[in-house]
Amino acid sequence: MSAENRYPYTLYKMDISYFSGKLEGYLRYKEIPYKAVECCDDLRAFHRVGYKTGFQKVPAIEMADGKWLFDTTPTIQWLENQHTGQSVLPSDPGLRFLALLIEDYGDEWLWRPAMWWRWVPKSSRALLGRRITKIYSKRLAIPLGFYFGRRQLSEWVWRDGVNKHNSNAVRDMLFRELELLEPLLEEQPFILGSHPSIADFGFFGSFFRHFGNDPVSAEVIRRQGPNTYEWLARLWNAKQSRMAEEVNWQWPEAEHWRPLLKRIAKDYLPYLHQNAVAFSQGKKRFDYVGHSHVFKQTVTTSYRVWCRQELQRNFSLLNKEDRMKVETLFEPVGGLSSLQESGIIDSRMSNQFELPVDPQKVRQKPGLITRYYGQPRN
Ligand SMILES: N[C@@H](CCC(=O)N[C@@H](CS)C(=O)NCC(=O)O)C(=O)O
Repeated sequence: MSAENRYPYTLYKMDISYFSGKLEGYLRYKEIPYKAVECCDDLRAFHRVGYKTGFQKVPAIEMADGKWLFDTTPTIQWLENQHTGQSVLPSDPGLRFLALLIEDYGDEWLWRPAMWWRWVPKSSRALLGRRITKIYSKRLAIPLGFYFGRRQLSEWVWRDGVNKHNSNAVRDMLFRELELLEPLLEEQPFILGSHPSIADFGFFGSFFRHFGNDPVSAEVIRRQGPNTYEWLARLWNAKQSRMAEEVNWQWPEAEHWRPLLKRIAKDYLPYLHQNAVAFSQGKKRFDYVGHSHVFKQTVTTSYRVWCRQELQRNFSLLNKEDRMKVETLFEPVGGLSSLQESGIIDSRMSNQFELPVDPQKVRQKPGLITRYYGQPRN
């Protein structure tokens, strides 16, 4: 039997990457067999991802038929349709929407504090910079790592709306999440109840491969978030075949959910809205003003315009009753109006995320600068 037949999926990933952790956690839970390629040790493999999918980002999956999956959000949805068993999408439509909303919040809003904890503390920057630059040269990992760490710090923190006035507030975004996760995970094994859902995997990116891994934040979690630390191992080792058949999902209405719902209503959804407006005006940067934070001259991302469109699309699929249930949940914390403000703003990216991707039809291949300097965010 050839390797391709034994492994219908080849996962291109990095062991320190936010989104690789999210997808690998999902594959392990669903017991979907895959062969892993560690791109941190293999520059050619990393370039192959860019060449085949058009986006030089991990994770990505090469399938036995030569087609590719990339971007964790549509990838997991595509895999959910192929691999039955315990679904990570709750069957109740309202809860399913909430799970997808929490996934998106985890993916995108927690990226900024994850960047802060990885690149601001010097010891973390030195270690992670060195780990990543091994991809270019093992011999020069120390000087290249130093340069790379500085570059990440500038690109992802100081040049993305963080400054000396709000730096501590960005650092403390981690503590705000622990205020929810600690009481929640004391009571139940997973974020929405008895089984892992897409909301768990949304939180897993930042928590498993960044907060729970990077030297400074990992110690913070061990001390201040023991239930969260335990959940990281629980989710990494969860197997659907070992779970009870009966699923017990919890509607997120307990008191400890309130601050998170409020952050979604008053910080994250207004951020997605302001980012989309800036995109429609052709601005490369904009001043974000939300309830808890101000990020001056933060980078406009087309990808997050697409995220917002997806949330709007998923919300529009709900019937009146389910919509009401979701709206009622958010009403006391500011409502969901930011999700609809200014209507649908088109990212013009939707067709790029139609999976699976046929590499022969991918037109934009990453150029030399992208290959060696990095891909604009998505
Ligand atoms: N939205 C994408 C994001 C993927 C992503 O940002 N991957 C990062 C690692 S976590 C990456 O490959 N970065 C490489 C670079 O920026 O050059 C997903 O969900 O998969």
